[in-house]
Amino acid sequence: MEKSLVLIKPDAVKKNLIGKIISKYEDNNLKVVALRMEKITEEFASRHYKEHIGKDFYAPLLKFITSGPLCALVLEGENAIERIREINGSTDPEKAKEGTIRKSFSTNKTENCVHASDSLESAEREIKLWFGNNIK
Ligand code: FUP
Repeated sequence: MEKSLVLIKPDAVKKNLIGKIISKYEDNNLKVVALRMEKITEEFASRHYKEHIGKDFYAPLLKFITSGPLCALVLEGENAIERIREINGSTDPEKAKEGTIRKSFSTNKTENCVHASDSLESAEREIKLWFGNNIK
């Protein structure tokens, strides 16, 4: 069983999509094993997005991700990391496939509703960042 860190970002929370998005994962046999909701600080956001520091979209990304409450979840399931990224769809909603969360609900490359870990290493790092050592 694999675990992944998922964020339901502030745009999706504002649009009352928390339930619809979690249902998509649960309907695909992914289990919610941890969940919290909060408005994060810029300092915390910079730790989550550290690999993007210096990129042209970094400042707007930080402004957006700290703009309102978000939900952080740990999802567990077989091949969870890859399957969640398929359910989420491409970063750019214009390129995302029909039926994906980003195709259905996101506005643009920044306001794109969800985040999911992209590798085992990033899942481990992100789960520890958001939930400490409580989740094994
Ligand atoms: P993804 O793994 O699909 O979330 O996408 P990336 O890791 O490439 O990007 C991380 C986040 O940076 C995206 F969710 C949104 C933001 N981003 C932009 O705002 N503009 C871009 O051109 C690319 C990414």
